[in-house]
Amino acid sequence: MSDFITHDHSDDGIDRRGFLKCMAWAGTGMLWTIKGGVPMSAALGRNLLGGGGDIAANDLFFVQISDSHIGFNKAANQDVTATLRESIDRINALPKQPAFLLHTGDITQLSAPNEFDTAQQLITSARTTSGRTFFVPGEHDVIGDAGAKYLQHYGKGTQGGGWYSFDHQGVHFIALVNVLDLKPGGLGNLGREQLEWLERDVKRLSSSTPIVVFAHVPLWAVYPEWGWGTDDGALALTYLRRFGSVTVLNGHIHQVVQKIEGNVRFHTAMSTAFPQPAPGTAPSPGPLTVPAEQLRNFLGVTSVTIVPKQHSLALVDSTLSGVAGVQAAHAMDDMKRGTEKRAARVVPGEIGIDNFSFTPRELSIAVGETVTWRNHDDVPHQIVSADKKFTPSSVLDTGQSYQRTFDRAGTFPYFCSLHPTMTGTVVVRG
Ligand SMILES: [Cu+2]
Repeated sequence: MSDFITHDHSDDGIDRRGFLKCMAWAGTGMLWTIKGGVPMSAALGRNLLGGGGDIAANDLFFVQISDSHIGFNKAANQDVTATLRESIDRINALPKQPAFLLHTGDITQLSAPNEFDTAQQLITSARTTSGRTFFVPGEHDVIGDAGAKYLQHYGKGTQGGGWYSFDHQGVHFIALVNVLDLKPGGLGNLGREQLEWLERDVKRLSSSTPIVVFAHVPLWAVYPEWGWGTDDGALALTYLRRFGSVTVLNGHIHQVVQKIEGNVRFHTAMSTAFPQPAPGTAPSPGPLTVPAEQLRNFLGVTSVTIVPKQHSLALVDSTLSGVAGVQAAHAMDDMKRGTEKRAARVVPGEIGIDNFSFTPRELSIAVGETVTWRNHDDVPHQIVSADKKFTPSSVLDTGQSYQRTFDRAGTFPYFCSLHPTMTGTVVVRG
């Protein structure tokens, strides 16, 4: 994690403690300015979203929301609809109306039609000067149908799997889709068709055009061990290298992490639904249950102000509670103690899904025997044959199982379509 630049207040290196402290700072509001390629930061004395701020009339101001997971109802947050509504209330109470919203995916939990409808109803209640929200899908929005339902809602005017670009006040916005066609063991993926489109899309632009890229999974390697990165993200960034100001906004990891590399600034947003552990601080990623009174310290939105002519840009992360970060950091320490690795439940002939892994990783059976996969995690998983030798399971929610009888000898690798770093093998003896 040593290459995560958050800001320069920390003299303790970026160990886990420092990292948490930085996250905490981000929660209270952090103003960044980029002038002549040199990022400068200053902590805000107040929460910009709650207390107003200095946004000039000609600045481009918009708000990023992410990971609303409508339909999620486990311990980490039993009312994600309420916290999305609160987030939108906060946006509607801003001293200046944003031009539009960006939603960086995982709008829904299971791609269910009613989840899309609920999300849409709430999000259209956000007041913006353009009346628009621009979306990209998360892996939860494309479950089971390669994004067909997502595209019904949000696909108008997009290319391929839903990618597109638009211009606003001299800034070029690029919406990328990196949650389709995930490969076993892999990370987020853009694919060749989209990369070629991207190369063409930016060709006509002058290098002084400010660029904002947004996608669900981080485009850079935040923590590949948990699948927090994009396989071909680096390739996408080569097309953007010549631009003086590039901002990359992502979601997926449900916490604020920033990095600056040359002229590219990376930033992930909080979720409006539930937090996730900091990279490497828990056995696995996934919804993190914090004390109820702390939850709103971990949920929030990101406001972005761009002064195009000056290449000056401010990102401010605001929690729903508006609470200062020290408390958030302490809560993180507290709940970390509560995330001991759960023992995997081993049942003969069964493959248990615990802590984002399959147990046993390799199961050996005789021809004609039946295998049962059972999900003990509080997030959904889906079993998919790596070489398409058997039909995928439906999405397995907590406690649900999938059975399959193997009539032929052979080796059958499989993975989870939602978390492709989860892999396993069934060996069928002849
Ligand atoms: Cu999974």
